[in-house]
Amino acid sequence: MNGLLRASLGTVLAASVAGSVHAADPVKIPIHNWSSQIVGAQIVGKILNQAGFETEFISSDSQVVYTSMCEGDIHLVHEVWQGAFGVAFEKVVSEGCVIDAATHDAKTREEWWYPKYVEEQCPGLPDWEALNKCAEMFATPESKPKGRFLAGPVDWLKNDQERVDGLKMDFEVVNAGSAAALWAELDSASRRNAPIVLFNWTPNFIEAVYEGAFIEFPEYHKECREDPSWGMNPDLAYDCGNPKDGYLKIGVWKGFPESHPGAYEIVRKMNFTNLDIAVMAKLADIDGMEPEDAADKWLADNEAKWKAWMN
Ligand code: TMO
Repeated sequence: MNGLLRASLGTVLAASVAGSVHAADPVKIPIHNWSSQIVGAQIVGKILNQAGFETEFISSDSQVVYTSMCEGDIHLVHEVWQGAFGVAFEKVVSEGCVIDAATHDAKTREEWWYPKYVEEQCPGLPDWEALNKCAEMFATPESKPKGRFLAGPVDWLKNDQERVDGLKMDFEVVNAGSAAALWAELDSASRRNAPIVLFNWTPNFIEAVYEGAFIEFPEYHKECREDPSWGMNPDLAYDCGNPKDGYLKIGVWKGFPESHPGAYEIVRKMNFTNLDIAVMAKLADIDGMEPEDAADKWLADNEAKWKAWMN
């Protein structure tokens, strides 16, 4: 064995010994396309950095990420919203390749939503049948004579069309290209007092800026999504709304507790409240901060909270 080879073998051995203390592989964290998640990913990353772990951020489709996590290409998803991702998440958990690692205190809702002034234009809101009677009022040139429901980017929720079909609504689902496009349309409609119904969620920064309400659909039941015979339409599933008290969870790859035991212990203790998530969104969307700066601000303001997760 020549000296050079021996030296490099030594380096590899040193690295793997160190790896048993602080895993050599970076913790792989996805970046999605809404603000609280983007800021929160930096927060999670910075906490793990403080504990000695390297991190790598990977832009990921928020549905496909569950397959990636199942395969170990992503290590953790720290904002699993029940409404949008519950079906994809619970599938990989039941397959055994993803661990349901923690449930945040935050309660979530993701649903069709309108700004308050629309109640004067369409009597009976927030009831979904009242909305449907006013469908034409929400028409755009592309949806006419049906109303337009402005949905989020396609990777958030795949079920708006199923909802419209299941409840036989006179609406056309039009997906926005980004969260920014949703807020731009809301802003423009609000300035003109124009009818609009769009996808929104809570906790979010929107509630600090606009008054509004979620549409009340038939109440969510798990069976509604799985069993066509359940609900008012005997032939189709999804004839109900999204959960009103939805969970926000953290999922990790099944190999993560072994590959990064110290990081796993920290991640299991992480726990964001509604206010935490809303503040993360606000720092980005109202204060205009860059994700890393927003993360530094949240960490500085919440030191006792996250330091307790590291013990
Ligand atoms: C997943 N989201 C919070 C955008 O609904």
